[in-house]
Amino acid sequence: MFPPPRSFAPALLDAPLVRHARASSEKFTQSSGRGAPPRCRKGRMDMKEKIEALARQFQQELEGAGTSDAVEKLRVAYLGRKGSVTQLLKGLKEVEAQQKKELGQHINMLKKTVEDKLSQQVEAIRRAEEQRMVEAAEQYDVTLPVGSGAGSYHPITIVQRQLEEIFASMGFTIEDYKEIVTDYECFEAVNIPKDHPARDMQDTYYLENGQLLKTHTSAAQNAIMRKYGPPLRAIFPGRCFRNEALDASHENTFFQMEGMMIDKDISISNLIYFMKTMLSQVFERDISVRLRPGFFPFVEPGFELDISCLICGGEGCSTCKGSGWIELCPCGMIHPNVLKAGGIDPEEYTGFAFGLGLTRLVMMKYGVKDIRDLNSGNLKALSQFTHE
Ligand code: FA5
Repeated sequence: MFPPPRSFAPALLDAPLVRHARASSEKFTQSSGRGAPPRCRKGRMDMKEKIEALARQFQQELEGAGTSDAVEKLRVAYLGRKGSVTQLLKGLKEVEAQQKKELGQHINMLKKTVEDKLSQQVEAIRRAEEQRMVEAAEQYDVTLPVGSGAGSYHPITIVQRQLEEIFASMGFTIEDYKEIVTDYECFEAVNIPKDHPARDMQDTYYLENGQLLKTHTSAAQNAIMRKYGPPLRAIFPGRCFRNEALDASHENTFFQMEGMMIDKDISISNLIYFMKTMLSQVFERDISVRLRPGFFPFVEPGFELDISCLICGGEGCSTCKGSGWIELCPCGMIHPNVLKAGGIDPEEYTGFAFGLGLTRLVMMKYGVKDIRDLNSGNLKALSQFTHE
């Protein structure tokens, strides 16, 4: 932009430092502080000499500025409000009018050079720092095979998927359902009207809006009947919530898997067949089962299906509360009122339903003594289970 100055500062800045340092020491005593303008040994130095001297001094000091902090100090010393270059610019007002333009150009060129050199220095320091970090960083061989530290499925997920495969192979669809449901879905639609004593069996978490956390997977029965109509075969696994007193076999958050089959002429024999098939495939060995009457308002007749406790072999332990049996899968023939609520004619269709305690099944399958271990988040314990 400006005509190149004769023998001026920016040109000096590009010349070898040593020569300028020596040259400057012949003319000046060095300034006491960083960026302070050089003083003349004899008498007053003229403006051009000052600019040249300042350029040499800057170059010298820049060479020694090896950190971003040092560069920043230098910037303040030269370009700050009280910096040397700024002072030179301010001094222009005392210069005679004919010299002002040329000297102004030279000072501005010095200023520009100082700015550029400072930015280059900052960039060089940043690159050097980056390089140091790259060299110091741990080196990885990306061609090595991946380690075996991959995660594993939660045992409940593993067993749930196994059950889904078993039931899908028998023509059941797999349904997903909400965890927050209405009072109607959870209770009234399954023949548990308000104030029915059966509500006391499931200590429920109610929400402020009147909805509740699903206490059992039966809460989806009505919606699934309405979705498909008869004939239907469906399973619907899900997480359930109850305000339980916790012990080795009771959690406040646990999984169930509900199943329903509705068609013409479905009987208890069908129910027993599907329960036996499911259990023999999950456990892959003989286990003792007992079926006893059980009351649930949504089935008639209703049964409790228990299996012999596989933790103690039926001897009695804390998991089975000393009884030798685990309540696993209550079931029964769907009550006519429930079919009606689902839009199905009980004169024409019958069906069975079961509510498998999925978390308890996992405990029995893998020999987990305490149900709380399954919700503990203890990776050491949980990662032992692998998908077969
Ligand atoms: C029910 O929840 C019924 N809805 C099941 C049902 C469905 C019956 C369809 C008939 C027809 P119950 O409250 O017994 O029933 O729970 C079923 C199973 O869930 C129990 O046998 C048990 O294995 C499991 N279970 C219940 N409460 C808990 C709990 N707090 N912690 C862990 N598992 C539980």
